[in-house]
Amino acid sequence: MGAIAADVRRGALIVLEGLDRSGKSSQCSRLTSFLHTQGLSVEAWRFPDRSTPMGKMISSYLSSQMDLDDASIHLLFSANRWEKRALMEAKLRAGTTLVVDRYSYSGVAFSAAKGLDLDWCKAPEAGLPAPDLVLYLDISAEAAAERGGYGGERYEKVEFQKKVEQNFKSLQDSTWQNIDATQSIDTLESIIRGAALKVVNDCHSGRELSHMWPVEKSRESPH
Ligand code: FDM
Ligand code: MG
Repeated sequence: MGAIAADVRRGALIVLEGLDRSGKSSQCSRLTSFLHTQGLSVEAWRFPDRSTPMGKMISSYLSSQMDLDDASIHLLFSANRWEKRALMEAKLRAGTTLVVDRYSYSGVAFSAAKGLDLDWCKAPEAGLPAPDLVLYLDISAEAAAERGGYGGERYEKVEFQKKVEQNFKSLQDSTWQNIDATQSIDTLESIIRGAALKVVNDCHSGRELSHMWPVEKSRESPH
């Protein structure tokens, strides 16, 4: 074995995706607490990260205080991930598991729902660390809207979320696990715990960190 052991016991990049009101944020905090109780080094992250200067621009766009061209805001969401890339990779390689609320999949699904080309939307994400596991909290746009309404930000409208839902489905790859988000919070939590522990274990056992976009199994066919 080589002397460089930088990737030994690296942390896992676990992403939760889904429509607004699908339960992502609650499950992210429950999962983070659980992994912490297991003695693991773990941090909860979210995108957009509204704490940075770029994130503040995104936040004013989302609250409709500021308008931006569709392509331009798309690139800003992506840049908001790129500005965190070095830190994300450093944490993962140092053994910290990251539980992330939304990532590139939201980036593409929401922008493409405005009519931007899907492949064009994917392009700026290429090269970011790829999630080891994407937990997609699956709920229809209608059912999500019945859960006590939206907060009033841009995109929180049923017709728009329906398009987002279709885009999410077309982005599924081998790292995805679809979870029926209409199950009880506790059932969801236990399914998510199991999936997360498995992937953390895989990463500890040497699963390598890869980069966006993951190669789809269907494209690996020998034909
Ligand atoms: N969103 C989120 C995007 O349009 N692109 C992105 O890259 C990301 C990460 O921002 F409507 C959208 C999705 C959502 C809004 O997200 C704010 P939160 O999770 O509600 O803060
Ligand atoms: Mg929201």
